[in-house]
Amino acid sequence: MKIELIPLQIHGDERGSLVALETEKNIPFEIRRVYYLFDTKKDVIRGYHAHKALKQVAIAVRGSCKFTLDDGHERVDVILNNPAQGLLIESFMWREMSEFSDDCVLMVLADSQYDESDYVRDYEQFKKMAG
Ligand code: T46
Repeated sequence: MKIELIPLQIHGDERGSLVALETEKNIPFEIRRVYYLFDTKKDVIRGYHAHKALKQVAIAVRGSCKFTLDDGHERVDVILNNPAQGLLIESFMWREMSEFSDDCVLMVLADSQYDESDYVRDYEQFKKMAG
């Protein structure tokens, strides 16, 4: 399975660092929604679903966490711990997020608004749909 990590340019100077996220420039879709996860409790695993159509980019803007991506054939773990790196999550990828550091802020950019009907929450159904 191909994992795409998008390098995000840091504009840094003596004052600190800044990263800009722009539709079609470094984010490969039109950004329609942004949300972020924080204060995630130790030993919690989030996700456990896939999306039928949604594409997203996840960035650990602070701290670290583990993303497990599963295309129905293979599972790959990716550690996100760099605010200058975005993980592209294509549609039809099962995802689980775990091992959140206490300070983790995980920001996610999405190509559409929240829609519960886009979620596949049953792993067996996901495997069937993924072929
Ligand atoms: C994903 C991973 C990476 C909303 O009301 N609006 C939203 O935009 C989102 C994302 C969630 N919610 C509500 C729905 C639930 O009542 O927030 C609550 C927690 O959502 P959920 O249990 O889906 O959270 P995660 O961390 O399991 O999954 C989230 C995203 O939902 C999902 O699309 O890919 O983060």
